[in-house]
Amino acid sequence: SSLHDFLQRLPKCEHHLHLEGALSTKVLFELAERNNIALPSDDEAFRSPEALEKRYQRFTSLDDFLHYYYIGMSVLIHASDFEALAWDYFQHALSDGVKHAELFFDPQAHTSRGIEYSTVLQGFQAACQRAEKELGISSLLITCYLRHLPVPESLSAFDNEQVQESYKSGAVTGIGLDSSENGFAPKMFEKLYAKARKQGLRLTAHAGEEGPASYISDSLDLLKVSRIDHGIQLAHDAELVQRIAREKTMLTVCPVSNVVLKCVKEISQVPIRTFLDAGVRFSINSDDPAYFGGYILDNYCRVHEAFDLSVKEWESIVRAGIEGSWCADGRKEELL
Ligand code: ES4
Ligand code: ZN
Repeated sequence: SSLHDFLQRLPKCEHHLHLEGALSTKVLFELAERNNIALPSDDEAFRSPEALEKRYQRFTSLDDFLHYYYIGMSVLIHASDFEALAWDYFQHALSDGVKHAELFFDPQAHTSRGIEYSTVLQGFQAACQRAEKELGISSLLITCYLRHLPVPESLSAFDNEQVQESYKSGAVTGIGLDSSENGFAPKMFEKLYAKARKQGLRLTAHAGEEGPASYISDSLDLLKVSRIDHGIQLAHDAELVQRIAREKTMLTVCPVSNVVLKCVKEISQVPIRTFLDAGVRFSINSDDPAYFGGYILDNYCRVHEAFDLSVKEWESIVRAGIEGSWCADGRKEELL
């Protein structure tokens, strides 16, 4: 329809995409075979790509998803595996009308399996450079730290020589915080964020996905992040809604993810209307598209179906996304 075309053509920025979450079941099985990685034999979901796809349709929570997510990425071994994964994402990004992408990855999930950080980064960077040249899509990389692991491990991962080199060279722009949320409060990561801030890195954190609104305010106050990933629980705290609107903090909202992981019952319960009415800035993103069954344009379409937004509202959402991006001002002007 013309509306689908309109949404497709909007110059979209993606700010919340886990590269490991772009691993399709097809590629997962191919790489498992090629790299000789044994998949769990005691879980029927791993009998075939089709069976696994079906299992993905009945996640019960964030942690239920994360269980499959960490097994899935165990098939990624060589730089070429990481490059192919990111390249596959960029193909979808191109057809969905993405112009600029800020991409998360989880260094600790690879180094803990004996994969060097430089291998991961090399593969992702190769895909990003090719996407810029061949597809005209600009991108940035963001290292996320895993909140379910002991805090000292995040600090030593941050201090890793290869990781530090990637920050200093500008290969990686910022840090995020992801994985299981409840019980892993922002406060635990104050020291990590203070170090990153001192180095001039951009800062974001997952907060208020499953966890309470206080994790959002604590991420702002204690970690001093400039944006919030998810943030949907914000809607339960009217005062915090006003603050986020006033301070122009951008939320990177992932509507399909929120439904699939049972954070909300349906798309209409994602507080899009609350955010629009209060002047809260947000972008719409795909999170882990291969696991949740939808890339960014699916998220835009589902939001449109649920909220029947006007052309003006869509244009203001897209503009906020460009303005909230971490790319150079010159790139933002090209996109506006
Ligand atoms: C994630 Cl949806 C989500 N939440 C928290 N951590 C994550 N890592 C990958 N996807
Ligand atoms: Zn996420």
